[in-house]
Amino acid sequence: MNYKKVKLIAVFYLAFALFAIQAKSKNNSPTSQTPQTPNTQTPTHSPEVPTHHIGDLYGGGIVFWVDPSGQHGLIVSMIDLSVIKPWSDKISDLVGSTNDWDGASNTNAIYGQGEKISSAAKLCKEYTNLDYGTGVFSDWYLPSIGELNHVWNSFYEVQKALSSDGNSNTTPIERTAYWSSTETSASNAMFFGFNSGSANSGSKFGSNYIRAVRAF
Ligand SMILES: [Ca+2]
Repeated sequence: MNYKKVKLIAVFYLAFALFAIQAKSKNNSPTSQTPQTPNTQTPTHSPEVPTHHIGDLYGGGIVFWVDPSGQHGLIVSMIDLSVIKPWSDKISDLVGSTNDWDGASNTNAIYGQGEKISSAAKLCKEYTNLDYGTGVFSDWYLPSIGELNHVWNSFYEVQKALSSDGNSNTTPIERTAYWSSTETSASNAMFFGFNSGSANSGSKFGSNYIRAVRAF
């Protein structure tokens, strides 16, 4: 064996040894990881939950208030249920419907008076809306004074929605007084003046406009 051949073999062994050491250190490296199987699962998304906005045509009327979640709120009817109606034909009793915000419980209290022949609350309670394209509902009630105040706060959106829905049978709120279900005494109840943007108290025998609301 000549010197050149010996050198070649030595170089070869040396290269092999270096390669073996390098391969071993790579396998032991703490950063080496078992290849991950690609995640083929479809990412799970929570189902899309619709949110509602003031002015939306929804639930048989117009949304005039929504809670922070956008899932719940209040709807005002597309029409006036009456343009000339007393709060009640019986004014000798204090019904106890004095809640400023809960028109539904006020309405139930008034409706629960067996002797009543006629009342604004009864008119709303027994109302079923026509189908205006967003469903038919029969859970309407006479709004509390606080709820009517919310209608006033959303006056722009409500009036715009009612007058630009392409239906001449659905009418904007008139600039006049509307009865609330909030009672102030045996003989008086609250109404909201959409001509002045203010709440007032008046005789239950007085005739005012009536528009119903419902909650979702
Ligand atoms: Ca209309």
